[in-house]
Amino acid sequence: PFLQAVLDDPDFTAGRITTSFIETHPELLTARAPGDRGTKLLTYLADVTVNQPHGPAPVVLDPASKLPPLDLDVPAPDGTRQQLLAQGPEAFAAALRAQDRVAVTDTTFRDAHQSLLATRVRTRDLLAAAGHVARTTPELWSVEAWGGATYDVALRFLAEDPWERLAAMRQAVPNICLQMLLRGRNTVGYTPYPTEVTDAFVQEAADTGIDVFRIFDALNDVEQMRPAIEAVRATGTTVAEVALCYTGDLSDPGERLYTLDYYLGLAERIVEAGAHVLAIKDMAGLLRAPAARRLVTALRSEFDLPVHLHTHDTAGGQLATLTAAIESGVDAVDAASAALAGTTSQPPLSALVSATDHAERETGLSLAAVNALEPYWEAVRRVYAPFESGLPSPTGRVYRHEIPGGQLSNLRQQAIALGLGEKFEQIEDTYAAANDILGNVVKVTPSSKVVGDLALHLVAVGADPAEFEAEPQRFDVPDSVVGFLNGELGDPPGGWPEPFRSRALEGRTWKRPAEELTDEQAAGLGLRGEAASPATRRRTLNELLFPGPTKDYRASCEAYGDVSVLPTLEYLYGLRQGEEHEVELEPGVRLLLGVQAVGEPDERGYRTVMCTLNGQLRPISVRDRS
Ligand code: BTN
Ligand code: 3PY
Ligand code: ZN
Repeated sequence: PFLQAVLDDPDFTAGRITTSFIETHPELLTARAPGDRGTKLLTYLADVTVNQPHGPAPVVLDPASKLPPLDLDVPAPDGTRQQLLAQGPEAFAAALRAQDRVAVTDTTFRDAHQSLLATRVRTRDLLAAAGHVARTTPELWSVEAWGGATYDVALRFLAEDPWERLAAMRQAVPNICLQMLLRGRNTVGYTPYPTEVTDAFVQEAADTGIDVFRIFDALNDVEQMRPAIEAVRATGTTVAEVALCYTGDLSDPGERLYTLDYYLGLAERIVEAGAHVLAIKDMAGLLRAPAARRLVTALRSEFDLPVHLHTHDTAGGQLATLTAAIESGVDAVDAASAALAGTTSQPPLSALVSATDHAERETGLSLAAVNALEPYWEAVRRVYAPFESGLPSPTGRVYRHEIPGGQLSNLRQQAIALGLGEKFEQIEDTYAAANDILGNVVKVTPSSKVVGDLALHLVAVGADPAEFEAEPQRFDVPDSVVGFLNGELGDPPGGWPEPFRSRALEGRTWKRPAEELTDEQAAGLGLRGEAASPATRRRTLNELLFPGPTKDYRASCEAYGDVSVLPTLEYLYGLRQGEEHEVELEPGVRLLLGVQAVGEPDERGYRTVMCTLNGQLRPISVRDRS
């Protein structure tokens, strides 16, 4: 019908067709497209309703009903973003170092759900609270809302374009710095990319809304971070926060590798490489209070940079660590809304605010404002129940196995998928053994994946770690481990484990990751020939970083249209029979969608789902895969 309308249009028939044809005939789109969009969305919803990919809905409550009333037409007050724009990154960092209050980063929008809910929280559920955060906690130093695993998961599982999330968050939070996690040369992926990719990625992220880049390398190799640091500095307007990844226990007299001297030496190279802010990234939650005191004190006395502490509360003791760090002068700390805090996530924001209120270094955040958003995030968490990590409580075992927060939850799910769910303690022990075999490495994405892959593999084939270490030639070795031992991720701080490494690599081939872009990729990034549009640059980055998931994302858009407009209950669990569900396609364009009845499967396994679209019956045929 749309094509027919175009063909029938007098301008078209008369040949008066230009690129602006659609722009001058908007009625064609608004009049016809919602029907088409509606049918596509119904096709998706009918499929989910029949196949229940995540089981039945755990709740029926719409989380948005838990948001406190607030006038979103009132502009958000100025915050750190305006300060950064006015002062530039150097002076902005110096002001952080000079202030008495402890600055706070809210990680609810990224690391918290990455660590508790497999990164599954969708853009619309983040956006629903973003305007509240901007207006009720404008004293935050930053909101961490992008990077890490969110990019991959958006394309792979959520049928969302990660760039659209960032742009929307920027609009919703115009006043607080937006922060992302950048994996050095691996950007938001798992293997290193050419420097041009880092440059293009950083520039695009800065243009789209990132103010603070937290840059780390999985082996604390500064050379692997240097291109990213330089790319951030080259923007001229954004902050390079460079992390030392913390592992081991620097207070332990038996610690030979990850000592205070090791961290100070690393920090010196980070400062020399051009960092604006120094971060301590304690991804597994191993930084104990006494060690935090020594590390923060030493870093602040040796260097002029502000120090920002990030930790995970896996063992349950990290509010003590934050308090010790604050008393030792740490300039900023990370926390998450209590409903998405604790265990593998960050310590709770409300506990942090209450622990520092009415004291010398109080955060300036309102405890009431922070508390007011907890019911919302709690309701969101219930909606995403199937993605819960399954870690019911804190665990002190992390001090032994050192599995990062984000991985601990994932590894449990991977173990269950491999039929090893009942052997999780053995996987933890084997992870520790795999770490020793690989040379006691820093474990954080992607090195943590290498150690995890080896551990799962050894348990799955029933191999004894000691035998594997002695004679790795006799065993299969996961690809990621072969890549790691070939130096794909850089050089580990403790050097290479020999003779294990040579033996393990004997006779095994490995394909070095591409060091050059193809002509097509370079053109897509605007590096050769004509400048590329933002849409082309973003599409090229998506394809370059995640070719498979990007293809799936496109296929989903083709088949179902933009499913990001669907409320999460419907998106994950389908339609409740007999109820009409309202979906807003865009401001002012609403659809009423429903399922009346689901038929019996035919001989090919297809069911007819009797749907309604704005009250009209629409039968949709769905293959029953359940
Ligand atoms: C998620 O995993 O987070 C969402 C999964 C949604 C799966 C749906 S079911 C309809 C459509 N057809 C598929 O094969 N997958 C999607
Ligand atoms: C990531 O790389 O996604 C992390 O969160 C590492 O801690
Ligand atoms: Zn983290």
